[in-house]
Amino acid sequence: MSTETQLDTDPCILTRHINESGRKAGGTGELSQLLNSICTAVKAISAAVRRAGIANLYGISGTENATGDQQKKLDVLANDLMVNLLRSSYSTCLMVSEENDNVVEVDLKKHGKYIVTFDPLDGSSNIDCLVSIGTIFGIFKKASDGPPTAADALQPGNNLVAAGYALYGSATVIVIATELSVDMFMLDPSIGEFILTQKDIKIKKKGKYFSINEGYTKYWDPAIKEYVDRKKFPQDGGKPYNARYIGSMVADVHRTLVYGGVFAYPAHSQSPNGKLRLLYEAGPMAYVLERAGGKATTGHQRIMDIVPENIHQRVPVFLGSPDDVDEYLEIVKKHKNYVANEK
Ligand code: AMP
Ligand code: P6P
Repeated sequence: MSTETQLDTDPCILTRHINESGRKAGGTGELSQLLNSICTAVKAISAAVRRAGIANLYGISGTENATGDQQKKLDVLANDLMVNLLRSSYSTCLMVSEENDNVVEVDLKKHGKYIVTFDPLDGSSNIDCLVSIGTIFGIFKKASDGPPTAADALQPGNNLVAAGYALYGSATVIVIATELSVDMFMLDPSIGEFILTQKDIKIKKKGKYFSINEGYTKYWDPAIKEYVDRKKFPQDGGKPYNARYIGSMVADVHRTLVYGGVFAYPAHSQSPNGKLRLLYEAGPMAYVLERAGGKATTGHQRIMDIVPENIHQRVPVFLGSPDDVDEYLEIVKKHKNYVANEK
């Protein structure tokens, strides 16, 4: 086999894939235009992330975001890139960003039919130590008549038209899920294009990894405690699961999608609703996982069924391979019965 790098003279670049999918779906091109704008923003964010150490972009910006997190300089830069490139896509009429207290409005003359929710740079507390970080997005259609308001963004994941994420890791990867498929693209910096590397991704039915922050063990409820114990001390005496936790949702979810297993950020006594936000973290990731044959639950309901009460609502998250998620749900049901019988 030749060892030289083969140069593909007919590469499936992302723009081509998006346009072909749009044609296949019978679209007018507006969603394709929106997806291509998101990809352009991701390329710009990727370039900034990779130059951050040199361009003095590490460190905090001195401001806080909607949920009180210290904003990093890269958080603000990534958010500005997403907002500006989406505004100029003429395909969105409202945005929800982790970095903005309120919804981000779009000038009437630039209105399109979609609402985009996003976390422009998730995991940013890991930036300065070079741990992988990411961008997460979800796309809804505006359902109501009249001018867009925050209420138009309060839609359940079942209404998502598309969702995905970018991972700024050893390579820059973008995963896009639509009604058609879940597809993965890698950025080739030498040509500045995303190249299709995996089509129609499906998650393993059952994995060998569990991903959870065990630092919170003392705060966990009995069901999650029992689940983690079972992974460490399998009841059938078999090999324990491997523990993996990066502390950057996009990296932990991407590994779960690619290798199988589960990622969990459950509710606990210090965070009764968990930490992850429904509209621009849990919901879009739930959509990707379900389109790839996985499951995503709070432990008590499907994440995609939840109608948000506010744009920054937090929900507990337990997602991944279907058989692994089902095992957790069985344990939750057992503990619910315990509690019911104790009353
Ligand atoms: P549009 O007319 O471009 O707003 O698209 C109308 C509908 O067609 C969208 O809401 C999607 O359900 C589907 N669609 C359009 N473009 C694409 C695409 N690139 N990939 C997958 N589905 C698409
Ligand atoms: P903890 C990053 O700050 C983040 O929002 C997610 O990317 C990640 O999954 C989670 O928080 C990690 O939180 O409490 O385990 O440090």
